[in-house]
Amino acid sequence: MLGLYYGPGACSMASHIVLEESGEKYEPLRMDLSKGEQRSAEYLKKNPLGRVPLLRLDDGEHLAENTAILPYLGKRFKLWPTDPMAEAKVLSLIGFFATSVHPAHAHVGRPERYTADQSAFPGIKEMGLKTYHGYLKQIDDMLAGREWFGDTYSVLDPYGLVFYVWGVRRELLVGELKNYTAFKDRMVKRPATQRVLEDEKVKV
Ligand SMILES: N[C@@H](CCC(=O)N[C@@H](CS)C(=O)NCC(=O)O)C(=O)O
Repeated sequence: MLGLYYGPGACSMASHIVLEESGEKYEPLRMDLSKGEQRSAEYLKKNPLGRVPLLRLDDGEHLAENTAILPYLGKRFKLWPTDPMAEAKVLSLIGFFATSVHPAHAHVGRPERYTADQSAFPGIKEMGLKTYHGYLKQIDDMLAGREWFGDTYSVLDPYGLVFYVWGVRRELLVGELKNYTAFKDRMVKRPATQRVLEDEKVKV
């Protein structure tokens, strides 16, 4: 059976929703990131990166990083395209989310990762928020005339929802992003999303 180490409201919410969508039995393994459980010796043995999500595979091995976990789950649960070009497009967007959008947000929440100079934190946070907001606007453009990020519902969609949720948390005017907001409304109508939002106590 699969197991998912996740933190409420964290990027692990994407894999959490995918697992709920799958209908397969899995073990939800909740972590309290605010207490630093991700840095405990026991957890670091499983994931030396000290982050969530972490997927425990059927044979007990562990898989880290959204860029690996989401394709793995997508292929297992048929939430992944079979056409090579469509697959390349999904990978392109997963790369954008993981390497541009997510790190922009980390500048807001974790400025200590980017400088040892505490007096520089406000500037890093401010620029991070501006950059993050710019990415949300780009995502809004990508969703114009589309129901989902790909041709059909896929693992990209729960991942895309995470960044909308974080925009709400940072009090950005995400409601002005019409396509992204309509997408969010479609996502929250899905029972699997509702169960995860309820479990993680996430407001969107
Ligand atoms: N590149 C990783 C980033 C994972 C990551 O930063 N996870 C955050 C939650 S969104 C985390 O575990 N934070 C805890 C910490 O940094 O101590 C991925 O995409 O899986």
